[in-house]
Amino acid sequence: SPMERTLVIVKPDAVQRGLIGEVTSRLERRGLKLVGLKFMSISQDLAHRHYGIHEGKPFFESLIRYITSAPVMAMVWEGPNAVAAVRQTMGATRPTEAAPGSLRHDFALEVGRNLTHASDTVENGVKEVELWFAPDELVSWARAVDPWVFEQ
Ligand code: IDP
Ligand code: MG
Repeated sequence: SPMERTLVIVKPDAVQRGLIGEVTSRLERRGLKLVGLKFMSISQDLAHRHYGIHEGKPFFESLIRYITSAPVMAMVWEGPNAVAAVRQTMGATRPTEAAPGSLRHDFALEVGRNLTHASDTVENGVKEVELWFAPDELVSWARAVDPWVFEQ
């Protein structure tokens, strides 16, 4: 399967609730490879650029307030089908529609406090990684276990 990269944001609610480890642990356990990581406060500009697609929607202003309300952990994860795999691990946008066992099912109740962001397409994964990380903040590395997780 094609190697992909996807942007994951541990949103302010998940950071406040001490769930950075839980999110990271689930992605590591899945076999995905971490290639970028930073703990940061988001500027209004970055928030608006990241969520530009939702501008004009009724929840846009509250979404910007939510994502800029406290620090986040931004991460880039790599692997075959990484985009779909990570979306599945997070679960559906609305926690009450998220599959049992997914992060949003297991830890969230409300769409406006749904813990994480993950890129929704391969194309958006590329764009979002570019928006959030400078090239020298990404680490390409050979992991000893790669051949036992990645078929190619
Ligand atoms: P996603 O995060 O699963 O990709 P999107 O539809 O892209 O979901 O929406 C981006 C974020 O905006 C969601 O994760 C959620 O935090 C927030 N959001 C989406 N829909 C609503 C809503 O109807 N009310 C409040 N917040 C929403
Ligand atoms: Mg989205």
